[in-house]
Amino acid sequence: MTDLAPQTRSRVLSALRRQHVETASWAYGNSGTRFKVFPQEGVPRNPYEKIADAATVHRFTGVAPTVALHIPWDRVDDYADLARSAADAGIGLGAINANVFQDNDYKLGSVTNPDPGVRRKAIDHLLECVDIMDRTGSRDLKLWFSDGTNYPGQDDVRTRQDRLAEALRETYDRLGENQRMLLEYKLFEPAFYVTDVPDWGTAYLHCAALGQRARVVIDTGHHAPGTNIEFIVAVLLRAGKLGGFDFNSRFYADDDLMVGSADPFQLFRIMHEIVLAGALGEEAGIAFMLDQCHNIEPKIPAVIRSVLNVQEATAKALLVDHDALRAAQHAGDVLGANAVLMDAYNTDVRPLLRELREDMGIDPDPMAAYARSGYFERVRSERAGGQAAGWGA
Ligand code: RM4
Ligand code: MN
Repeated sequence: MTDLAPQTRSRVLSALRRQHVETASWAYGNSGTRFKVFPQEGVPRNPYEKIADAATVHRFTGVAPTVALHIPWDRVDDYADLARSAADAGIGLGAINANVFQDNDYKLGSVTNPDPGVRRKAIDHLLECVDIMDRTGSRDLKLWFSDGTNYPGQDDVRTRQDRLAEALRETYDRLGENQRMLLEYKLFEPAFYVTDVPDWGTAYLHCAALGQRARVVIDTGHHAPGTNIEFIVAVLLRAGKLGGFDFNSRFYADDDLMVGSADPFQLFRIMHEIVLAGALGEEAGIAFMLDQCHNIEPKIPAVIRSVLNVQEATAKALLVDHDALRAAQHAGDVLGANAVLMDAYNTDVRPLLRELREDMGIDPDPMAAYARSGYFERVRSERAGGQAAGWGA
């Protein structure tokens, strides 16, 4: 990387130094596919231990300073105390993820359920999540609804949209001035015929109706194969409605594999749209979160690898020569414009990232440093016995 112009080098390094990737508490617990979750040793038994793992990821990567929580999986008696323990460990608490998809009551939907009593219960949970945000100091409430129907005629599509809009409105009105609502979409599963929030268009319509502080979140695993996700990124950025990402990789459906493992080029194209729009910094309000499960691979190294994958894609995106790109585009130089992008993508940014980490005072090789640290051996013995955290616990 010696051939980088000094200004480029310092611009890229300073953007990377400020990068913020949020990890997910549930990635540290036992989770996996619908068919089998393979338990692992050393897995956290409570939210405090998940926070310790997230802080470890931050210690070795330097760019993962917050962890998202999932309620009820991370329910505790004293959220202010949880926030203090996170701060003591060197990280903060991030988005609060609501969960209205695991109770028996939600068989026919949560906020779109035909039964007003079930709808009330679901909305009360969303409001409870905002109460928790007040105590954790979290900015974002992240909502994903498993609501939908399996059979044509099962319920009225428009009425379900009305119920959804009402629930979102009540929740949105409860948000504090500095709090936001991030609405996620997913094309199918668990509902197979109608999904109430299946795509970014539906999520956008609801967010637009709600107001400034409602934005769409893109889970990269929630699209049909071949979907041009970076196009969605560009469109939502233009509308000021992109709230963030749930990063992960997919080969087939919502696989929740490590981000950047299935298609690193797609991740680069996404980050290119972000950089082009000047939306990498905190002030743009885009939350870069991971939403993954590590069923067969060791969890903490998998999260570290994922953070590094986001960082590598970002570094490459920061290397795109925007002037050259624009010049080629304006000249109608199809191959030239494409070459500008590919030059950046094909750059080996690993030496630059090692340099960045040395500057930040951390080990240039986070994977090796973690393996050497003895953290896993320590938690494996400390956490023997007790109930390991999982999807339902
Ligand atoms: C959903 C969705 C949510 C995540 C849960 C665990 O599919 O992606 O973001 O919180 O899974
Ligand atoms: Mn998600």
